[in-house]
Amino acid sequence: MMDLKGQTAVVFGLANKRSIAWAIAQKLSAAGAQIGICYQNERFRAEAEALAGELPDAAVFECDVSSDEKIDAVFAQLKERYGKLHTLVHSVAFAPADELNNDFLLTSREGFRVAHEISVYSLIALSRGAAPLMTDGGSIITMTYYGSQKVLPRYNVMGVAKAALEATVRYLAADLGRKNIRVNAISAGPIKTLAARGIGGLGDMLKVHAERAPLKRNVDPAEVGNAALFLASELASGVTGEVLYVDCGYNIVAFSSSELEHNRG
Ligand code: NAD
Ligand code: 0WE
Repeated sequence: MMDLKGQTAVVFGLANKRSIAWAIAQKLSAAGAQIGICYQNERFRAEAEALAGELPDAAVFECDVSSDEKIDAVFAQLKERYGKLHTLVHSVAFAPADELNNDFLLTSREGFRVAHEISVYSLIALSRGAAPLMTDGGSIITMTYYGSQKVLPRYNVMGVAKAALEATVRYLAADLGRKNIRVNAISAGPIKTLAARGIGGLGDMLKVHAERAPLKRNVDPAEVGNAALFLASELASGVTGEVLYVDCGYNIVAFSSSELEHNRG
């Protein structure tokens, strides 16, 4: 059932080997899917090409998702190369650094716009590009974070954007269901990637996560890849509009026993 032979999956948001997009691409490839890797710009080309070289018959495509023309161009290339698509992975987010360093109250009009354009609107635009190629039905998967539901320091406008992303998943699922295209999000626990590096206190967050989460550890990117493989496969044929937590159970806990003095020892 996890066999994706004869299927094509395109993955947006691969920056380097630590990218969640790479963990997903590896799992989809291992299940037999042919992989297209889309990278943002020139800066990421060499890395994308090197990683694509590790997968059988993977190809790379450049696409900055802030441009409608570049999105149109990449889907024209994907149509030419593959004819049809089965899975689209959206693993893209960006907010200007100032927005993640200042108080949320100081969120600028431009920072809000950019965060939502790159992190949310792009899912709509990419889905619109992919849907006509998903003639056998399909699976669209995006990446979200718990900061959409609960406040944490510095996630700021990205939390608001992830809330909008999760709502976007539901609206896209409603529109695309009639074409048997499913749309879901994976909410991953914190992982040390390029987008998480340089965030002050990430080390502390990983530590608290491992203490508080029921599984008492951090998330392995390969586990996110496995969840994406499930959502891409027929095993998830009845699942759409959903947010699937891959966070070692962190989101279900209010207090962990180790945090309460009464339960120590
Ligand atoms: P990453 O830096 O490896 O990936 C982010 C990607 O977004 C990069 O490849 C970057 O090139 C791409 N991107 C940014 N602006 C773009 C643009 N204009 N056009 C095209 N691509 C653009 O980091 P990651 O942690 O793998 O992030 C992937 C996704 O996972 C993001 O949506 C992020 O919010 C989400 N996520 C990350 C974590 C975490 O802790 N790392 C947890 C939950 C969810
Ligand atoms: O979604 C994310 C990170 C997204 C992100 C990261 C950056 C860093 C570099 C978006 N835009 C930028 N802009 C930059 O200039 N995560 C879930 C990882 C993450 O980011 C945080 C976190 C966690 C976890 C920011 C603050 C607090 C926690």
